[in-house]
Amino acid sequence: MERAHCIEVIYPELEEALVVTIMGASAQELYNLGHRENFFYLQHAMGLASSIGLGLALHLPDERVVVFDGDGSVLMNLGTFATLARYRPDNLIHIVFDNGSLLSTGGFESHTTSGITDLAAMARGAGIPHVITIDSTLRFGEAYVEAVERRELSVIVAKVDAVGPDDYGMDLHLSENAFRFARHIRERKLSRGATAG
Ligand SMILES: Cc1ncc(C[n+]2csc(CCOP(=O)(O)OP(=O)(O)O)c2C)c(N)n1
Repeated sequence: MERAHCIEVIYPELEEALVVTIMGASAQELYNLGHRENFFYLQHAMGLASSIGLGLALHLPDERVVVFDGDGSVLMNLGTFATLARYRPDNLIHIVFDNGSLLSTGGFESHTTSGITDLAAMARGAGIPHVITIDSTLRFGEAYVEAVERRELSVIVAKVDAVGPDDYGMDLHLSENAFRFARHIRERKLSRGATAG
């Protein structure tokens, strides 16, 4: 199963969400499908996409927040599962694309490669209410829809091949992306308020 195909399957659904990705291959594969103002690609700060996602989810309870993470990134911030479980936002879906590799920086093996470390078990042990491991694209799409419908904090561990995009290059600097993302959130809030009023 390839991550790019998984992202493609749920891409239409992502219009409804705020999406935060890690840097590198995940960001590029989402960007290649077509950037939207509700996508934020967290460059540099490895491990912290889920922390940003948590802050957004707690602060914006009317939004669905989706995080694209990687095994290497999660392993750099393992406390994130416990923190997510403690605050338990029901509007957060944390997707970990587990390719057993630090793919974006040369493809070094991570601790999940030979089955030593089970990230789903760690998420469960941390207290995440809904955790599922997926290894087919079809099941990935189903698992995403199920997580949306459950309306509870979910971690989806997607076992994907260690392959990424052919080329890297995004015409969107981190600062510009951050300003536009924040503006987009404000506009969504305003339009919701207008609708409610
Ligand atoms: C603190 C820190 N250390 C190292 C890096 C360099 N780096 C960028 S992406 C990456 C690999 C990320 O691996 P993973 O989360 O598994 O995602 P993948 O690249 O496999 O999609 C590394 C080591 C960084 N940006 N920040």
